[in-house]
This record gives sequence, C-alpha cells and structure tokens, in this order.
Amino acid sequence: MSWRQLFAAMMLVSGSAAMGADESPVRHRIMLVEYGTGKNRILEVAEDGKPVWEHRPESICVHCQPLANGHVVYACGGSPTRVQEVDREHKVVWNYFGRCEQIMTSDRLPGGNTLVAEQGPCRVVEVDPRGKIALAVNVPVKAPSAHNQMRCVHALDNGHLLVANEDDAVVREIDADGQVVWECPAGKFVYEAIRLKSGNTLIGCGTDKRVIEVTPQKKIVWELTAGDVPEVNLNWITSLQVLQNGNYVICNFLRGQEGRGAHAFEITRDKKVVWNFADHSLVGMATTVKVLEEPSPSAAADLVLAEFEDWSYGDWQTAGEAFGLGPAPGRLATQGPVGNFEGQGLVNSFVQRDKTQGTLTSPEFEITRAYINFLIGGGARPALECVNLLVGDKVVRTATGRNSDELEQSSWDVRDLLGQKARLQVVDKSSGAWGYILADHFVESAHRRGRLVGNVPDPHRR
Ligand SMILES: [Ca+2]
Ligand SMILES: [Ca+2]
Repeated sequence: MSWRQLFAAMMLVSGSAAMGADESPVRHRIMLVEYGTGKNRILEVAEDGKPVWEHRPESICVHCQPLANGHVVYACGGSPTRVQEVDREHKVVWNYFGRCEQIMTSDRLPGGNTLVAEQGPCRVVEVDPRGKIALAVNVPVKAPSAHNQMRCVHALDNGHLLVANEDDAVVREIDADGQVVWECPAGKFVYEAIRLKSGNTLIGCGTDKRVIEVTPQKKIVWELTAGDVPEVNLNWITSLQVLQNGNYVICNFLRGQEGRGAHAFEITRDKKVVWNFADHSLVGMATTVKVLEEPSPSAAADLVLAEFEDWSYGDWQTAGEAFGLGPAPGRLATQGPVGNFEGQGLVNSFVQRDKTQGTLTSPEFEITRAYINFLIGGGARPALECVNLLVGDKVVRTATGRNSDELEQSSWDVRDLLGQKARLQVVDKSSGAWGYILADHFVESAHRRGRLVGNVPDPHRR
C-alpha cells in the first residue's frame, strides 16, 4: 500500500486525524469560515473535532484572522462593508468602516495596525488602532467588478504589499507609491499568496487546483497538483498558512464538490498529507481554515529604548540649547498642538521656537531586533532636522518629520546591522521655518510598526 493509498484509507476511518511521519496522530485546533447563505459563520474546532466557539458575521464573510489574545478580526462584505475585531463574547472591540463597495479581507499586522483590502476602488489602507488611516496604496487592477478585485493582502518586510488579485488571476507586489514592482501569474480566483522566509512566494492558484512556490525570477520550484493528493479532492485553493514546522496548511473550498474530499490539509515539502479536516456533517464549504498554533518561543518581545516620560533625559546627552533640560509635555512656546506622541512626554526642540539648535544623543546600545520603530514629527529638513542612527560616528539610518506637528509612526529596517553597537541622535541644526524636530518612543522590535523609512535592496524590483 502506498503512502497515498494509506492516507486515503485513514481519512475514511479517522476523519480529521491522520498519522504523522513519527506515527503519532497530528491534531490541530482550527478556526474556519464556513461559506453559504444561512451557514456563513466563523467556527473554532478543537483537536478532537468538536466545535467550541461560533460567531455569526452580520453579512458575507470569507476570511478571518484569529489573534493570539483570542479575538478574531474579519471583514463583512455587506452594507455597510467593514472590518471588525470581536472578543469571545462577540463584542466588537475595534472596527473600520470602508467607503468602498466591498471589503472581503484584512490583515492585522504584528505592530497593531490593520491592512484592509478595499475593492471598488481597489486599494489597500493601513488603519491604526484609533481608526486613523496611516497609509493608503492604490492597487492597479483590470477587473471591472469590485467583488472580484482583491482577496488576501500581506505586508512584506521591505514595506511593500503582496496582494492576490482574484479576477486578474495574478499576484502583485506593490510599493508604498502603488507601483507594481513584481507580478506573477496565478490561477483563476487566486485567493492568497505568502512571501516565504527564503524570498520565494507561495501561491494558491484558485480553481487551477494547484499550489506553487516561485522564486523572485518566477521559476516554479515546488508545485502541488490535484494528482499529487487525489484523496483531498483539490477543487478551489483559498487560504494558505505556513506552520512553524515549515509545513503548509491549504484550504480547499469545496464549492460544487460538497461532501467530497477535505476542507483543509497539512502537507509536508515532500507532499505528504499529515493532517486533514474533512467533517462534512459539520461544515459544507470553507473559504478559510487556520491552524491555531502557540506563538513561537523564538519570537522576541519588544525592547523599549526610550519613551521620554521622565523629567530629565536620563543618560541621554544634550549639546546646544534646542532640547532644554528634559522632555516636553507637548507643545512648547508658540507652537500649535503637538499630537500622536506616546504617554505624557516627548522630545521637542522648539524650546526657543525655531531659533535654538543642538543634539540629543542616546547611550550606546546593541541592535538585537530587525526593526527600530519610533514616532517622528517636525521639519522635513534632511540632515538639519532629523533623527539619526549612528554606528561609531557614521550615520547609518536617518529620518525627518514631514512638516507636521502630528508625530508619525516610522520604522528602520536594521536587519543588516544586527549585533552592532549603535546610538540614536536627535538633531536640530537649523533656525529657519520648520526648524525643529519632534520624536518619541524608540522601540527595538521584531516587527515593523509604521512607515518604512529608507529602503533595503530588493530582489523583486524589476
Ligand atoms: Ca513619550
Ligand atoms: Ca531649531
């Protein structure tokens, strides 16, 4: 008996649990979205196959994102179309109402913002926890019907977006200006693509009944076709997930094929199905199936470098007069309202209006996370009004405000500097208009939180 026949046989007897390579059954707790009029619901199913939590979206829902705190983020495609986060008591704890025709998917980012895939017109907006739009990127599509313009969207480490354009049957990588920097043909009704750590892209090819992994040069280096896994009855590939063990969880939307095959399965790189979910009495058709994994222990927590909540700058050194004796409680002198800083204090060099100049320099610290996230405002005057990251005396990253008293969340990608000793320096070297800088809340993090400042070389740029 071949592996394939063995698994097919086991599926008939054991339903959702198949045997792993180590002969112990693989069991997963999952969250799924069941599709269909009257059936549309978000369902959590425990390892033993029993449903343990159910939520009924107010209108058409095809996608959900379970969060580590037990909450769920999902989009409602009906009117008013929106994205919302609910807790276990079904209370809406966060929402965003779209002005577009329809929203079908969203993606909560690790830093707390949410990407929303708006259709009609087709654009991705990044919404912060207060509901403010931090970023809006137009997505060029050919599809005339709003409903079919875009499914899943993901943020990439380089600050770009990876979107699945359903009706165009392509996956596109788009920069913050809305320029397509990479594009790869996918199947009809492509629902999701994921950029892997290797830099390759995993694409679920919709009703083409296959999943492919492509290099930046679009060479297919891995492919799963219906013939590889006849027992699951590949029909319409929707959600994808990469597990911590490197296996893929693939959702198989059984529209038109109800009752036959599996709603979802876990597959190894050598194409062994080690788990499947195929309870057809519980679920008719599923558009999203997510395995609920414990967070990886290797995920490092954020490290706060400075939050400027004290009366003094502590061990940060000032030079010149621009930074006064300590953090500001907000606006200074004749300044307009200063907004969007964290807590009660921030760095504000408007001490004697634009006139004063100086620097504020942190003690040396080691770069131990992929990103440094911070809030910045004030003048848009490169080298004159800026925040710099110094290694030795060399400026290795810089950022300025954008002529605004509203601070903006920004991030440096510092992966190439990991392990190096560095200092932060806030600089005010001008006395003219917008001759001041605002800064607050420097945090080392495994995750980008805001607008990416400065770029890293990108193999996907054509
Ligand atoms: Ca602060
Ligand atoms: Ca100044």
